[in-house]
Amino acid sequence: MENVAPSSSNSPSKAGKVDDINMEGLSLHEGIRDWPVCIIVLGMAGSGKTTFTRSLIEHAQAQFNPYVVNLDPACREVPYAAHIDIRDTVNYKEVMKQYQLGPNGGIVTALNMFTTKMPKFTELVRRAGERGHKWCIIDTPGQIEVFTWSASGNIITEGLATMFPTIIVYVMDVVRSACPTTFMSNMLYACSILYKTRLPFLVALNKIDLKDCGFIQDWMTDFEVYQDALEQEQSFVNNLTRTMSLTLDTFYENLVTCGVSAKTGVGYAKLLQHMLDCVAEYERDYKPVYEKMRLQRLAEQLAPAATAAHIDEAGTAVPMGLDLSEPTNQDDNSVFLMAPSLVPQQMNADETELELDSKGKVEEQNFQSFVQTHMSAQQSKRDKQQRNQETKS
Ligand SMILES: Nc1nc2c(ncn2[C@@H]2O[C@H](COP(=O)(O)OP(=O)(O)OP(=O)(O)O)[C@@H](O)[C@H]2O)c(=O)[nH]1
Ligand SMILES: [Mg+2]
Repeated sequence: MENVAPSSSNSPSKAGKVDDINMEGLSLHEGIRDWPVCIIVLGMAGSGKTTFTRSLIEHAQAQFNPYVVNLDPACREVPYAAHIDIRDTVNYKEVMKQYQLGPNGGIVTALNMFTTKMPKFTELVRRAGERGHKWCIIDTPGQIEVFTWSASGNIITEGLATMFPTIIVYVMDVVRSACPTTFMSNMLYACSILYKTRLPFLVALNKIDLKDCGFIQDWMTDFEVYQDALEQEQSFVNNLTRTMSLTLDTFYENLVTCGVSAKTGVGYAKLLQHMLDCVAEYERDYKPVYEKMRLQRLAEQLAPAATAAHIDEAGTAVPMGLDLSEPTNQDDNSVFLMAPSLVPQQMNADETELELDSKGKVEEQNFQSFVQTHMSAQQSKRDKQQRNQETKS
């Protein structure tokens, strides 16, 4: 295809790497583009993200001609032809060796290094859109927290969402979630990602060829059914789980789920429909927010001197590059292991106080409105139950 090279993987291109791309027209001056729609595939280790990605490519090929990105630096091989493969840009084993890191540290650092190429990455995605790729599917590392809680995961997600319509598909293993407490952990993860990423969110209940996903949908819609399942399980975390499930009630109400089998392809027609709904949701509800963020970024870009002063406070620039053994050029080959949003702002004491005060107020208001919504949801549930009982008697 084009600018990205194959590695040990079966990438379709022979031409180069993310690093080889010449920057052309990608700029924050333009508004959010219509294409490609970026689909970030997340999920716990072994939930089936990579198999899901392969199957999604097959089902979307004719209509959306997906552009495919593998962001898992530690996988041995991927069962699809990736247009961009992080393994072509960063050698994860070499990173571990050079920085004396364990596997997880190696993955985080590899992702950080890839993130330093973010402008080139987004430029490739933009060009893919111009060539008729309507979707860009992004497979992520096995250790979900590496992507969801690292600065680089944040930068990639926000970076994409400020330039292209972006949605999250959370892959959940139905078989492993048959245990109510595991289900709850999975849901807490999903919930935290939903609130953290602020993007349209779809849960793909995967592996339905092995187990029907109806029980999960029942647990999410009927609190008592979940409580009954929990009763069967002898576990000391039951009380906590029970309380958590009450809290997650509001989250379930707006959560879209769809049963699929990444292995057999069952459920994908419905899944594609849900994904299109998510794209419409991005356009309607999220785009204005990201548009605002884009303008903010643009303003920051136009004030380079001020930013440089802030970067000084963020720590030391770590020299990084493609070939770790080569001496690197500090100017274009360095990365700060801190998200731009975390770089401390220089403010005088009054401004800081004001800022904290208004932040505190917003958080308090958010919390109050969360409690209100939760309480009214609970109340309407109780009313409904009472009405049902009255009808029965
Ligand atoms: N039966 C069945 N097995 C599946 C399905 N999806 C994935 N698997 C199997 O689940 C295992 C893990 O699948 P992967 O696609 O590697 O999962 P992953 O989330 O990418 O794994 P990591 O990247 O290591 O976190 C493999 O053995 C797959 O064959 C499915 O729908 N049905
Ligand atoms: Mg995988």
